[in-house]
Amino acid sequence: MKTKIGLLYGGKSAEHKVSMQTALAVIKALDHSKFEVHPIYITKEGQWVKGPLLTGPVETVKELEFSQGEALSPTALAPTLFQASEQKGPFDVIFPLLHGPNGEDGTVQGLLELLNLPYVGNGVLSSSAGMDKVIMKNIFAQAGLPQVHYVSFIRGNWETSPEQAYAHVETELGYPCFVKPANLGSSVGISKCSNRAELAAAFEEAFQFDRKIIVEEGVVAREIELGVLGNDYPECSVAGEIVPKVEFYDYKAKYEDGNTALIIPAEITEEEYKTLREMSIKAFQALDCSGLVRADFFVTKEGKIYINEVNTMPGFTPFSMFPLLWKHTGVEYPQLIERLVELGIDRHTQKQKIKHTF
Ligand code: G1L
Repeated sequence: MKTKIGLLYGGKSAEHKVSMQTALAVIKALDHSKFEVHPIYITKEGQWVKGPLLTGPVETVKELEFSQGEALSPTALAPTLFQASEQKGPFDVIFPLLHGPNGEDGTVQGLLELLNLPYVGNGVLSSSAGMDKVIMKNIFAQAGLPQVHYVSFIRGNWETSPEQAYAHVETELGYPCFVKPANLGSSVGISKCSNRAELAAAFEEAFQFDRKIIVEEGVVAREIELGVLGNDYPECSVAGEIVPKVEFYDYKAKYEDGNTALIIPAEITEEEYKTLREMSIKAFQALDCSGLVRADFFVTKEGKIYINEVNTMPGFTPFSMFPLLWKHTGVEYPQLIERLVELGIDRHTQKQKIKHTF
């Protein structure tokens, strides 16, 4: 019996294109003698369209953009899935490849929980906590993970007394500092500030994208990342380093494709690698993650290590950091995908054993 995968991709999000390209890569990598792939496309307008069964790899993103077909809303999809799940089909597991406020923040995971469908990757709690930089950092602080200093504001605080907000940043962090919307996965609305005027402009900018922002102390450090894979017994990949090819003044430009080089494995000491592994696992468990996470760190010249953030839905093409880290650890892209599917099904099986009455 083939495992029936419902592949969920596209979405009402700025990352629509990235999701399409990732879906294409995942379809190409899947062994079609072991898996049946059922595409579910979410249009830019947010409509859910169930495509035909894919019997082999597809070559272009165009072939995954179903315009007509069975149009569904997530709630219209629910009853058909409910019905079907009792007779064990049409899906054994859902593979959600969605980014941002309508997919990475736990809402899609919530739908799948209600449908009692197994799915790949993080659950509701880790997805939503990981999407909010302030909540995530507060959880890391509670777990005793070293981080750079940070402060946060909601729009109301700032509107009432902006000068007080800026003064607070200056006493707590000083310059340079980074201002970021609390909730966006990508790098929009982020600014580096070196003085009060830049700070004021950065608050204006960041509050366009969210009602909550975070301000972080700027440190001179290398950016090192690790992949974590597993459920109750998570394992770490080798470490990788992200090196900007030229110096960037525009924070957004830095992370656009081709502007950085990935060095795998990163040149770090055995002791640094050990600390990074311990911190990665601690972060994974503090957020109650399942499946996978990419843990991002700052490593200074003095050897200080801070956790920056974790990404519960990291870039996932064969050329993205997370799959490349695992490739260098000995897990090729197709095996990585199979392992994630297995972990998603395992978690669901374990959950069915939990007692709900007493
Ligand atoms: F399902 C997994 F494996 F957990 C998973 C899901 C989503 C891994 C990575 C991603 N990443 C993305 O969906 C994206 C960053 C490509 C969004 Cl567009």
